[in-house]
Amino acid sequence: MTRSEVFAVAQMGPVNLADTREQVVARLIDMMRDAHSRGATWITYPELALTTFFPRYIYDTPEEYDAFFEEGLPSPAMVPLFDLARELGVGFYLGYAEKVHQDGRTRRFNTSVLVGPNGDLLGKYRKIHLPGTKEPIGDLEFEHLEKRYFEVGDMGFPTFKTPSGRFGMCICNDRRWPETFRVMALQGAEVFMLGYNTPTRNIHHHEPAYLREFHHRLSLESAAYQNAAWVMAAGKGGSEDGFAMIGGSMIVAPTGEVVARAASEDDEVITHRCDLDMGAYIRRSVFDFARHRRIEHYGLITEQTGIKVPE
Ligand code: ING
Repeated sequence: MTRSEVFAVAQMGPVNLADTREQVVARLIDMMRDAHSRGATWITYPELALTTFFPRYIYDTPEEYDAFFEEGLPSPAMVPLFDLARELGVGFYLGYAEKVHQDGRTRRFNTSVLVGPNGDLLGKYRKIHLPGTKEPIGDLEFEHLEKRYFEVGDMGFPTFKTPSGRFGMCICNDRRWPETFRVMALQGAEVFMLGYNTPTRNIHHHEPAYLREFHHRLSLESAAYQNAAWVMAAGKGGSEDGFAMIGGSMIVAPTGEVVARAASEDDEVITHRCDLDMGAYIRRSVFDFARHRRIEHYGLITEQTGIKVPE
C-alpha cells in the first residue's frame, strides 16, 4: 500500500501595497477551500504571502516597515487560516515577515510556518540565504533589501515529523543553494515545501527574463532529483504595483520531473496525487547517501565561505 496524498500549491497573483491583510487572507482561504475540494491534505503558500514584496522598497526606520511584519503565531491576521485548516483537515506552509522579541531584543526574520492538518503548529523556519544588499544600490527602478529588513535565520534547516512523513521547509533564494536541500535530505526529508517572490528582472546585471524561470525550474528539478524528494514551490507572480514577479509555481517529483505547474501569474491552485514512496528506490540506489557519499573529501564546503584559489 503506497503512501499517496494530494498536495496543493497555491500560487498567488500580485499583492499590492494597498491590499489589506484581510483581503489577502480571504484569497488564501479561497485557495485552501479549492484545494480541499480537490482532495488536498496539504497546501503550500508563497514567501511573504501576506504582503507585497516590500524589500523592493527603501525604508529607513522600523516605524516605516514594521507594518509588513506579523507578531505572534498565529498572528491576528493568520487566525482564520489556522481555523480553516483545522476545520477542513488541510495542513499548510505559509511564508510571512516575522517580528519577535527574542534574546532581550526585537528581531525580524523572513519566516515560514508549518501547520498540520489538525491545525497544530509543527514548526518554523527562518530564511538563511538572504539575497541582495543591506544598503540601497540607488539609481534602480527597485531594490532588493532583504539583508536590510531581516536577520539571517537562526534555526538551521530543520525538518518536521508530520502525519504524512518528514517535511522540510526553505524560502526562495534558499532553493538556489544545494546545501539547503542536502542538509534536510540528510535528516530524511521526503517533501520540501518552499515559497518564493522572484522578480522577472535582475537588478545586479542584465539577464534575459526567460533565464529567471529557467534557473528557478533548474534549482527545483535538481533539488528534487539529487535528494529524492518531492518539491512544492509556490510563487507570488504578476505585477505588484508595477513590479513584475515570475509565476511558475510547480510540483516536482523525486525523479526531477515537473508533474504540475501553474499556467498563469494569478491566484492559481495546482494539485497532484503524490506517491510519497516514489523516492525510496532512488535513496536505495543512485543517491544512497550512506553507501556513496565521501564526506572526507567535502571539507571545503563547510570550512570555507568564498573562493580561495590555491597557490
Ligand atoms: N528572490 C529572488 C530569488 O532568489 C534572486 C532573488 C533572484 C536572487 C534571482 C538571485 C537571482 O528567487 C528572493 N526573495 O529571494
